[in-house]
Amino acid sequence: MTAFHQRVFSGVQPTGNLHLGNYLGAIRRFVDLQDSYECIYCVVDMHAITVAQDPAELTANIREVTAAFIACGIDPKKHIVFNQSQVAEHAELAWIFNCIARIGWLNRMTQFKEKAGKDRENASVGLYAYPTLMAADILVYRATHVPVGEDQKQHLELSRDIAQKFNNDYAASITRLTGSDAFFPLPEPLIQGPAPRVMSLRDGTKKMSKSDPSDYSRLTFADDADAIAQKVRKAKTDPEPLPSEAAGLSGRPEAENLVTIYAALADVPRDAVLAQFGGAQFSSFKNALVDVAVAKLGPISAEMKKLQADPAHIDAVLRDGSIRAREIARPVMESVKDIVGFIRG
Ligand code: AQP
Repeated sequence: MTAFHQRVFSGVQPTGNLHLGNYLGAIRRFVDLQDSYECIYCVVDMHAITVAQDPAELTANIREVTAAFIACGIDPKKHIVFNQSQVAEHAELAWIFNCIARIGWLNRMTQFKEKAGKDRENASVGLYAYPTLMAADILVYRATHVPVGEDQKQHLELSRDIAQKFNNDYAASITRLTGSDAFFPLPEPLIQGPAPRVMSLRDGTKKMSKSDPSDYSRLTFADDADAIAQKVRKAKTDPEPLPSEAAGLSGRPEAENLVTIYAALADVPRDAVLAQFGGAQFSSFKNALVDVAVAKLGPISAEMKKLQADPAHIDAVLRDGSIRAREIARPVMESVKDIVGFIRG
């Protein structure tokens, strides 16, 4: 079996309202993985335009996500930070994967169903093909590990199916040209972590999301201490006091969500939170949650503001990252063309 160089790839869409779910489910994991892997972190701007975007806002949002990466602790010198559209190989490989993936596979994707809603006929072709571009994002670097929130699990499985089918369909060509039995690794999702699925503050059964019409459903990096306090105090709860053991959270999605958020932000096990606050009313627990959220998110927001005040610096980081990303992507794409049988100049 072919051994692949261990490499992490992941991305975040620059679609505004970067929130606590993006931080706890993804970006904080990105930071932790830097010590053990070579990491490539991408602002996936081509994914963003699968739904309509205002061009000036898109530009600002690309810089916002880049600033968040850096402010959270990603080191763009040791690792790679860039925006997807600067590396054309993503789109090139995505086309090949459009010809590998089956329509039946894409029809099963729940994110498309949710985002297209009832007006499916009017959704963009890009929104439908989103997962094949995501597979290309990962595999153009032959990345082996992909940290994502739980909502992306199905897309990751599709990426594995695409890698496997490419390896099978072109097995003879791969062996002839590379001497190996597989060209693409089957990328492993890394979904562990204290909060792989952060839920809306207004409804504990819905995930916290950028596109929720209520700003009270999420904590964002743009929130100051007052906004955080207001949103946490308004967060939906139930009339019971907090339980002292995890079993007592079952059937109480809002309580479970707030406890999970607290534990993740304070970096303590959930059981320790329940041992501390068991029997307490939500009002006092919410005060403690505001304190920990402000302490954690405040310095990140401040650093993001500083970085965003110098867009030329952010653009230079992205340019440098794109050049280095391209150095990895180009030879992979050239091999793919050879494997498929294209003639290269
Ligand atoms: N609620 C969440 N809990 C944990 N992780 C989450 N992620 C998103 N929401 C949560 C993770 O954040 C990473 C970047 O997400 P994205 O920007 O690429 O796409 P998304 O999942 O579409 O983000 P949203 O906020 O949910 O946007 P909308 O409202 O458009 O659907 C991913 O790793 C994702 O898992």
